[in-house]
Amino acid sequence: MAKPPSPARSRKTPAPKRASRSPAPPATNRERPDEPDRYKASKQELVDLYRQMLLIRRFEEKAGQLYGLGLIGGFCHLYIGQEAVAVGLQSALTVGKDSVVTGYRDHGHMLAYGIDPKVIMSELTGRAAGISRGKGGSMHMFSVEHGFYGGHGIVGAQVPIGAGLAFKHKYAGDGGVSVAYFGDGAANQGQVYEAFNMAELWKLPIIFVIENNQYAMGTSVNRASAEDQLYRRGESFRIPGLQIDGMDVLAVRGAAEVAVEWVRSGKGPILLEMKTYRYRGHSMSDPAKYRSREEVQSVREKSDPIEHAKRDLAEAGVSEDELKQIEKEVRAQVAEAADFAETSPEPELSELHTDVLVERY
Ligand SMILES: Cc1ncc(C[n+]2csc(CCOP(=O)(O)OP(=O)(O)O)c2C)c(N)n1
Ligand SMILES: [Mg+2]
Repeated sequence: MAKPPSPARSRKTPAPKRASRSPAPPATNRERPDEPDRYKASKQELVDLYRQMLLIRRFEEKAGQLYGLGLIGGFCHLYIGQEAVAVGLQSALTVGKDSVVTGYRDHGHMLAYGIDPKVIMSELTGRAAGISRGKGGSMHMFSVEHGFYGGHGIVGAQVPIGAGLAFKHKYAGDGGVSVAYFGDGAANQGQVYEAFNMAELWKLPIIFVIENNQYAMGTSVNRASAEDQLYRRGESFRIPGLQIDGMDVLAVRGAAEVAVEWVRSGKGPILLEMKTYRYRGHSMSDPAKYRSREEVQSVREKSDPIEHAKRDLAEAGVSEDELKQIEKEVRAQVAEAADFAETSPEPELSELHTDVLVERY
């Protein structure tokens, strides 16, 4: 039997002769984005960021309850633990000018974009008043009016769509930017890298945001990723990357400032890896046997984004009473959304076949 070549021999094998084409320009003098600082929020800004994160937390808790009661059907992926990412980033965008696209864990991003909790909750319960008329459910929500383009169930599929949205902004010259969120699991999808290539080649105004919540369903990022420092994933496309504490809303906002400035000024895409964590199962039907309760508890105790913001608020002089008042108002807002979503009518039977095809372009 022929012996396979030893590694030493194969290393000595001469490299194949290259065709005589002019070499590509060397990758020198690449400008790098500034290292972001924590955002210096005014007291009011901090209160607003806190309120938005709390709204997402309480909304998602309520969605979990309604799911348990059988009022929400199909899949339902909660954003609990990751609130600082969507809130910090989207607070730096302009609704109606910029575009956002994400995967199936989308309720938080919609709330952070100022979309009415009533229409989101009604979509979850399949009611006609829902944002997709009750026919999309948790994973398929859109609001073109807000520049929110979903809500996608196919892992990674939103990334090329985000590049398309960025192309549209560049083509129209409207000054808008696109933000495409995806997970640590999605970061191993081939189509992500096709989108990276085109985005850098065409200098598209897009912020790629990897929400690294440590798990893709039940697989940890270290088990599934050869390069688990995900902010480096754009390097071979010359896309600069930054790794950010995604449990600190001011760190996220600080990174958003740098990223928005970078892409709006025509420098092409940027990649942000947000280190974050989800407290609940992958979806409502996940028993989460791949990690210990202690692990989850320890993140809750040490790194919770809402508790983090509370400490900042205390430093800024916001009193316990003010925080209690915000909590009360947010709970009332969520209760109102849930009542509305439970009592408003389902779509008419005649709606069964509408909105399937777009008839005119
Ligand atoms: C193309 C494709 N493959 C597999 C799935 C099944 N699936 C749904 S979510 C998921 C894990 C994705 O994890 P990650 O990107 O880290 O996002 P997270 O759920 O943590 O937000 C998988 C494999 C799918 N929906 N689409
Ligand atoms: Mg993940």
